[in-house]
Amino acid sequence: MTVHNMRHGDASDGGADAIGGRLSRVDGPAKITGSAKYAVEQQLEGLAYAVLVESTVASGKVRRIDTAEAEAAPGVLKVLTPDTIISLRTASDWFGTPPPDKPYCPLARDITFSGQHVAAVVAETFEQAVAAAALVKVSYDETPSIVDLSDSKAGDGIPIDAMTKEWGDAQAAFASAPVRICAAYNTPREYQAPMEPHGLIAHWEGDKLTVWEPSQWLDGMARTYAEWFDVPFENVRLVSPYIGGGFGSKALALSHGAVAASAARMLGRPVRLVMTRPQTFTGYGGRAATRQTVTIGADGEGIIQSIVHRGINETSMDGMWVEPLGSVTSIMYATPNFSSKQNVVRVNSVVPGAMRAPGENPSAFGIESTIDELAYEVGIDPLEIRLRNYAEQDPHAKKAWSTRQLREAFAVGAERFGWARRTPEPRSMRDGNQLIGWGVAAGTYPVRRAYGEAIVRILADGSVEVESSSIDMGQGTYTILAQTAAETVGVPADNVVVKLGDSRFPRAGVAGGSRLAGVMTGAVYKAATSALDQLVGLAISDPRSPFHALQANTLVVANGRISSPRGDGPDLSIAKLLTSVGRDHIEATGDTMPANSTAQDRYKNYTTIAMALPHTEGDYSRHSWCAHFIEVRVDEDFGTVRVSRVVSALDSGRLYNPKLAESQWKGGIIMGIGQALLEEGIVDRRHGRIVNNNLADYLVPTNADIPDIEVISVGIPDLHSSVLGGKGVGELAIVGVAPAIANAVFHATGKRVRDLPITLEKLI
Ligand code: MCN
Ligand code: MOS
Repeated sequence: MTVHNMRHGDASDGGADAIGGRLSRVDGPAKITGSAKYAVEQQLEGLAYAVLVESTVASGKVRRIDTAEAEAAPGVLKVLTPDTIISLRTASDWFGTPPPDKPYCPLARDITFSGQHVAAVVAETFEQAVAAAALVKVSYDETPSIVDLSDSKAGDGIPIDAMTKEWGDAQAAFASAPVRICAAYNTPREYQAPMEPHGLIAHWEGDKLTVWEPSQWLDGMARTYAEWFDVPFENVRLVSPYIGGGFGSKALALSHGAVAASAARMLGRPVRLVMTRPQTFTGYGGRAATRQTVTIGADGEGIIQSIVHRGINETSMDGMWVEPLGSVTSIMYATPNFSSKQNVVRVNSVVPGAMRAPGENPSAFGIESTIDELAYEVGIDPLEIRLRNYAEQDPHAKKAWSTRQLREAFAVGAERFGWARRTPEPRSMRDGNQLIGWGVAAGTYPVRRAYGEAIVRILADGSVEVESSSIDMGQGTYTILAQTAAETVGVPADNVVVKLGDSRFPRAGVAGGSRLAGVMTGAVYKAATSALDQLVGLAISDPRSPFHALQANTLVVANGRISSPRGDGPDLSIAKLLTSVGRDHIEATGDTMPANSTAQDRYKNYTTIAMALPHTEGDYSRHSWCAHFIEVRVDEDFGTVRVSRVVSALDSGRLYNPKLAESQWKGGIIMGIGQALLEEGIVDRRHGRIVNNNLADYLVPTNADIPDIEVISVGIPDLHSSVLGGKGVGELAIVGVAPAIANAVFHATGKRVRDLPITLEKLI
């Protein structure tokens, strides 16, 4: 097999500034020196502080809220309860489903989970609000709750027919298959745990609302606030220039935001509300706990005949979250017969939410573990069995892949890792009392093509300004948009200022589903191209231009200077040219919308998630792909697992900035190591509370847990996926890490752990 494009993405001519160059994060210095102002760091005149009071039971009704003592406490401005807070209207969901015309109260009387907001205290200072919140006395009529999926009252749940995927006759093919594997896999509740907790400052001026809030989706959140308060969409401004991580948790306006904005409206003062770290475990949903059974029927050569998959995820009592568990199962391997179905089970929890690669992540844990089990059953190398069952086209959509460099990923990864030196038997590799295991697993994430707009301005001093209401939560948007504008216009990246995170800028859809980079580089490329066309057009045709006499067809802009491609005639800075033609700037917009989109289309496309084009639209099925090769060392006596080596080869198409993409991939792999070995929300069965609701008890990896990670790009430009040929990066790399580790643990120990996390008591 030939391996090519291993280093695709190096900008051969434009250096670090060009698209594909390794430019360091342009927002890095501001973040490191502390000059980057986060949402709740805004200093506003008259700022008041709100603190939430949360339910201590998982199910029942609030009998009484005694606020007398809190109201009398020093500095208290208002105690909000369901009886005293202003009434709001129900907002659309994130698919834009028209909301029922009924009131919405962000403080609950009917309790459906522990940690639900039942009251809030607003005071002159934060300390006064904290002290007074402790004085609010809430009594409940508690009713029995279903704390999690293992509760005997939980049942089989509600079938989600839209998730069913079937072809052939999977049951019959399984029954007659010579080799049959059937196993059940569980993943626990997991939490995004961004460094910056959720919070906001809400400020009303008349019926105009400004919200400083970390946000993955300014336009979607602005719509929700506008609908809650029944004001025009244009009246709400969301500001979010810097975000300390989101991982899916900051895409929606949440009930604490409604509380703060209501308080601000009622008091006529700006109000700041910040969640405590424990509140971040129940104020919004993390990844839902899941259960899957995967059965594979195969022949003696390991060729798959049938896959039958059943999945369950938890959702809340009154909200719906579907974690698409069949998403990887249905596309990773070729199979003539397939069946996948999914149910959701209602439990007394906050509604779960999006967390890095929702669906694909737990889905891959199921199928990528099962195929490993099959490999041992038939005695075939786990890498070889994946190649034997390689899907040459999308088995579900029955369409060609736009690009799928997964074979290349397996080959390059195996080579760098040294897979050929692996001895197949479990427990056959050791170093003293450490059992060594090598595991492999693949991952994938769909390409979501959506919408975004940008303005590109060439200013009088020759610098370039980019504006968009998209965001950067650490993934690198500022930097890749600076590179896109720099290369397209022809100026150094230093001369580009990118402004993001303000809903007054041209609109953008959600920074979720690993779509933003493809969308926004496309919009900026288009805007910058038309700004450049205007600049060159002026230089050629304006009688005042020094180039006018040349009668040229075109001119070249590079490194901030404009000249004739033939080398004759003048060579001017952009600034000089603009002065000579009497212009103080040139401005153009660009977007990724279909031509002839109406204003209504635009509103819908930027404020609803469902408007992304399906990844199987047209003739192709579009996905990113990856292969992880992981070494673990398991202490034979203590059962402790250490990940000692990771080599991953990934296909995200063309990379806009390999330095940042590599960092994204490593971040995803680190999160996958946490998921495999450490992360688990533990529920107190008495009142349904999350016991380990802080970063001391909810374990995430530290530096000491993370070995050297080698990531290798095997992508090639994919113009079916985006304007500039990139596919998604942000979510891809977490997918497949946990099964690669579980497979490595099996190779090391001979024990198959099907419940995450793989903690030592499961191994000894
Ligand atoms: N990139 C690239 N080449 C490509 C695609 C992307 O170089 N072909 C790089 C760019 O630096 C780009 C980044 O990868 O900014 C992510 O691009 P993309 O995959 O399009 O993802 P989004 O910009 O839509 O970011 C969201 C994605 C998601 S959905 C989660 S969850 C996640 C993630 O990004 N949360 C993150 N990465 C995160 N990184 C940080 N630091 N913090 C989070 O909360
Ligand atoms: Mo990412 S979980 O889609 O924000």
